[in-house]
Amino acid sequence: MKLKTGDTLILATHNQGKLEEIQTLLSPYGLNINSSGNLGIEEPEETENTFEGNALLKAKYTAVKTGQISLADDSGLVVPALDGMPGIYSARWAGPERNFAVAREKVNTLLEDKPRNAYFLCVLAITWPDGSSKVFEGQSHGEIVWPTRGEGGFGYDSMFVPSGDTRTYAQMTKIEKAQSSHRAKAFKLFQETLLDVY
Ligand code: ITT
Repeated sequence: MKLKTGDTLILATHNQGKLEEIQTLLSPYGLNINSSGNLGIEEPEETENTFEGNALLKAKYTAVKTGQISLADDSGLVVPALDGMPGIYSARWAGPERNFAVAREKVNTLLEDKPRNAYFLCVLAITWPDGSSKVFEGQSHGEIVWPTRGEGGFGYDSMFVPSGDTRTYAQMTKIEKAQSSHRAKAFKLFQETLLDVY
């Protein structure tokens, strides 16, 4: 069940920020990459109540629609002082317009003077056309800061400083973010299990 050079992999995402990060992580492996967004495949409703459940739901949906190996990412910002919110609702807090300025403001306002530790979590799910699947998880722990800093990244990046750094993820290049990010950690497990060169 390894992936090999020339295999087609469909990234089951409509999120441009995620897509670019995953494309960068996959770039050394000679895979033939496309995305559900690019193929005009609509997003399934995320009806599960865990990151893993929603990642599998998206990967399976896209594998059925395309008949190809599909990789999905379900991720979000978990804030313990907010009972784990926004968590699996991280995209939904930005509303149908996907306005992340609103979502970031909401996190900051609800936090008031509560502890600002938080973490990003990413579950990658891969599904083969026969329906078999695997999942990989990564976390990145750090702190919520306000006001936001930086123009790079996406989503909640500009309000999150990973442990051991002073910059938000939005103040880093993609390569720098990948040194500690939840997505890069999940990807490392994915790569060690499914790709031969690492
Ligand atoms: P797809 O389901 O189409 O992949 P989505 O944006 O709906 O896109 P999710 O349901 O997994 O994806 O929502 C995760 C949200 O969490 C995402 O929209 C971001 O706002 C946020 N998020 C995830 N990873 C992030 C990261 O590395 N940096 C900043 N925000 C992140």
